Amino acid sequence: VPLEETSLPLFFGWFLLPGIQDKVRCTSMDFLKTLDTLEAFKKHLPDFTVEAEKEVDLEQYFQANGALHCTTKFCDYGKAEGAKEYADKSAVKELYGSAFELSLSALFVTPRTVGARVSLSEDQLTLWPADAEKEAVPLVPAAATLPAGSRAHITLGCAEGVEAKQTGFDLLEILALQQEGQEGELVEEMELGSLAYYGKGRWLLSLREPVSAQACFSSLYG
Ligand code: 2AM
Repeated sequence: VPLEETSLPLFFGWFLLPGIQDKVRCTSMDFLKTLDTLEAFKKHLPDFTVEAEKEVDLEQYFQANGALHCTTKFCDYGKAEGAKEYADKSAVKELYGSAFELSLSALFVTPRTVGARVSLSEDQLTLWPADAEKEAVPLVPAAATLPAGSRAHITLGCAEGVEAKQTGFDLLEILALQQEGQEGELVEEMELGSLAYYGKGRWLLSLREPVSAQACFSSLYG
């Protein structure tokens, strides 16, 4: 493999600092622990899993994977479309290694993934690739009309056999429904915020207090 191809990382993104990773993991665990005990969740269980189960232990159902981060650009060591252009962006070069405060505004759960929505600031959007939402259009057509940054998320866990990149598609699906005017069925006011159901096993918890997460903009070679 020529050096030129290996000099690009697997992906660029914001990597949460260790202390806040623990806090986010705990918040996510608490949420999952509560969600699967709710009557509303049990009622919609057939939408959540096709298996004829009566109960699901969500903490077991999702597998955590690696250090918590919010991917900006998946480069696949240069093989991904637009990887080189992204790495060459002046904002990427200037801000590489800098600290940021990410705002985690919601948690979401689907039969495939659990994640946190990241609401990007204007500054942070300078690091967001222009085609991030468009890339999702084959799977989520309405993503074409969602604002830049809509896909920004932190993957907190994936069901068996599901790839992490699915988390962003799951988030876009929920945001597309909201954009169409579907508020979701308000299920419960929880301590963390309000929980709404969007059908097909999709749950969104809008956090009362967004979680502010310190993160470093960097890359992973993996
Ligand atoms: P994620 O951002 O949803 O967690 C390494 O695989 C990282 O790159 C993961 O964090 C993963 O998903 C992200 N990733 C993998 N393939 C991707 C793709 N095609 N587009 C965007 N992100 C991808």
